[in-house]
Parts: sequence; C-alpha cells; structure tokens
Amino acid sequence: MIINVFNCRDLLPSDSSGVSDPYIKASYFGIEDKTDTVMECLNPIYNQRIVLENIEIFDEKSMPPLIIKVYDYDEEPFIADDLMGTAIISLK
Ligand SMILES: [Ca+2]
Repeated sequence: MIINVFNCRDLLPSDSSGVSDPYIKASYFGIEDKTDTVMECLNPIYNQRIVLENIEIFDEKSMPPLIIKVYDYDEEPFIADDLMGTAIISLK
C-alpha cells in the first residue's frame, strides 16, 4: 500500500513555544510507517510517500480502515509524542 502525504494545514500548537513538530504515521493491519518530522511548523509540507509492505488481503469485504495519525514530536526522553489528530479512512 502506498500513501502519498502532501501537507497539513492549520495544525494546533502542542508545545509551549506555540508551535508543533508534526509527523504523520500511517498504519494498516498492524503495519506502520511515518514521515519525517517537520520541526516548529503548523503548516508542514511533506511531499513524501509512505509504503506499507507485506499487507495480505484475504477478504475485500472485511478490510479494516487505514489509520492516519498526526503526532507532535517531543525531545524529552521517556515521554511519548503527543497525538494531535486521527483520520480513519474506510477502504471498502
Ligand atoms: Ca514538540
């Protein structure tokens, strides 16, 4: 599965500095990958391709949705990145 990620617009600030460090993670059937992080930006431009390999479809009628999540990268160790938003895309 190939996902072309172009950009985000008008993201909300997640850091106390008033900006975010967003990246996009796509997952399907437990297989996931992400874009690079754009530091300190609320309108990031990615123009990247996420390729999810080794996906096996057995029944097209029961295909799960594609999950796209936007995270704010944080440099603090032992603290998870902040989830900024989720899109659930039906592929049926
Ligand atoms: Ca951050």
